[in-house]
Amino acid sequence: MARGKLIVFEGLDRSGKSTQCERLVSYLSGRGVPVKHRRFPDRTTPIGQMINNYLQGQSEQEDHVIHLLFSANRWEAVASIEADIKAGTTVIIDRYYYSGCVYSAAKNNPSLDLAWCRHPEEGLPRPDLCLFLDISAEDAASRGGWGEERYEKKELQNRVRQLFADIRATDDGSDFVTIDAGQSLEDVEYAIRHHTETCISKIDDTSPLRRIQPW
Ligand code: Z5A
Ligand code: MG
Repeated sequence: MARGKLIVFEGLDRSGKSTQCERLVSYLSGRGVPVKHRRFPDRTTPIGQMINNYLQGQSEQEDHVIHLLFSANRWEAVASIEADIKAGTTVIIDRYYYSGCVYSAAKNNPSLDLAWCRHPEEGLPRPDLCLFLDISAEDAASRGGWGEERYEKKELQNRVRQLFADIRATDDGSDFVTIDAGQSLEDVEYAIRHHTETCISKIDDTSPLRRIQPW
């Protein structure tokens, strides 16, 4: 049996990740592809609830501590993700370790640079494909403005966009396809389907699920 694929959505806030993630999941299910939808942070677990309280400004956390909680929230899902993929289910995730790295590094805390932030993510399952929905902070903000959560500020979003570009310039970038998220919903969806189908067809039964390697 062919293994499932690991496909991740990334991008700035309001880039359309959750909308497109849901559309891709229903498209693939409609074509008979076994598929599971996940998101990070997963706010349903005890660690996820701590993250939720922090994002909503109901609690404070030291910068390194919240960074490690986001990472732990991924690690607690690894066994389940791996079991699904082994059983032939494709897992589609709304945000992954790239968000983990860039939002923490965007805080400009000198002891929390991109390389430090990436260390706890080493060994996680490596995506077969990262669909990066690219949009400027200005265009994203015009989609109803930022909400009330902690990172929803234009200066931070600009730094996040630059840090995503820095990650794409490393070996991790070979997993990315960049899609212009400023297009219509339908055009973005069409590009996503195209890249997903290419990814699914190019991974054969013998390609193992990789792990995130040290830089
Ligand atoms: N974070 C972190 O720090 N560390 C980590 O490890 C992880 C995350 C995993 C919460 O994430 C915060 O956690 C986030 C990063 C940080 N911080 N910030 N800021 P979240 O994923 O829970 O955030 P969210 O609440 O789901 O929002 P979002 O992801 O920012 O939005 P989105 O999913 O990209 O967009 P959307 O909800 O699909 O669409 C937004 C609106 O735009 C909506 O009205 C759509 O109808 C509209 N839209 C979408 N596409 C289009 C197009 N093409 N044209 C016009 N309008 C569109
Ligand atoms: Mg979302």
